[in-house]
Amino acid sequence: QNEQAYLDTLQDILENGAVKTDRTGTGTRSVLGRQMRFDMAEGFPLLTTKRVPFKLIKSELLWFLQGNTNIKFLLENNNHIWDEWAFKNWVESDSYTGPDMSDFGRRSLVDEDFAAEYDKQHEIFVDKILSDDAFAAEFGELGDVYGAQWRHWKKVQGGFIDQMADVTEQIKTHPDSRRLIVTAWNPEAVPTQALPPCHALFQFYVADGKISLQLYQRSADMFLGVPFNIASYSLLLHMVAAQTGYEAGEFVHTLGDAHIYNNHVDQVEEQLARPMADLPELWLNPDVKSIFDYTMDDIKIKNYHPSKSIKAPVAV
Ligand code: UFP
Repeated sequence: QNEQAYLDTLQDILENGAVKTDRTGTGTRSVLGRQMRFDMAEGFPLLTTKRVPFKLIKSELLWFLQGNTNIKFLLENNNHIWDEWAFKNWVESDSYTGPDMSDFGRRSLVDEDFAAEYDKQHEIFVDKILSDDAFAAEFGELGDVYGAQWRHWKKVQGGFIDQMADVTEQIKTHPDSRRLIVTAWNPEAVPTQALPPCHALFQFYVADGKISLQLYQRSADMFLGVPFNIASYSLLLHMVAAQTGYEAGEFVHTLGDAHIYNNHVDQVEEQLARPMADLPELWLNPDVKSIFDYTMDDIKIKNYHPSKSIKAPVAV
């Protein structure tokens, strides 16, 4: 089944990956250029060899589709995957008066006392975003992230491009088009972005009554990031399929630098030793009439019976 493509890529990197240093100082095993295919007819590709938290994937994708770039919506949905980027802006600003938080990502991995202090400041930060609108507007804002590029790409001449609205319209009117592309990669923005887009560009393709999606992901943390990315783009494919009247075909996941961090190797081996279960099913509320109108309750995963989750440190 589909999950095997992911497990095979992990195995491939363990066996063939070059030892490669990286920006985070963690070290990786890495290969260039791999592709995994997920046929939606086989079930929804939420991994079963470890639990993947679908709720986080759902709220993050809805956040992108809203064109929202403020973490407040994520926090309201108990989603903390983007916190660090906003937290960094706060602790580096003049408004921050607490203990020194420089290099908090690395220090909290190696220093327990610091980790406790970081947790405390992080909690204060989250509470302030949720309770203080002015604070949220100033420090919850991430600016140049996916929501901005997908829904309001800034034009040089002024004004904006809504790539998601345009592409869904093009799919309806010109399904044969070979230009059904949404790009998040903006070379003008890269030098000032804390995290330049990992999922850089995607393309839709319609044939035989089915719509498929291929993503080019420039950099792929195979253990922690990729299981999210697979589910997120597969969900997007289903939503676009539902709104354009096609059946969901394949999600084709093309990887640039595909890597396993050195401190994820034990976890990867544990996962590879586990059996796969049947993939779950996705339910989308059929009454929703636009790609932009889905809410958390309109999207559900059914019959998901994964092995338990596997913890691993995030490289920052
Ligand atoms: N990463 C992913 N998927 C994502 C995301 C990040 O795998 O959706 F946002 C990983 C890839 C890499 C790191 O390990 O995060 C980004 O670092 P860099 O910009 O140096 O490639």
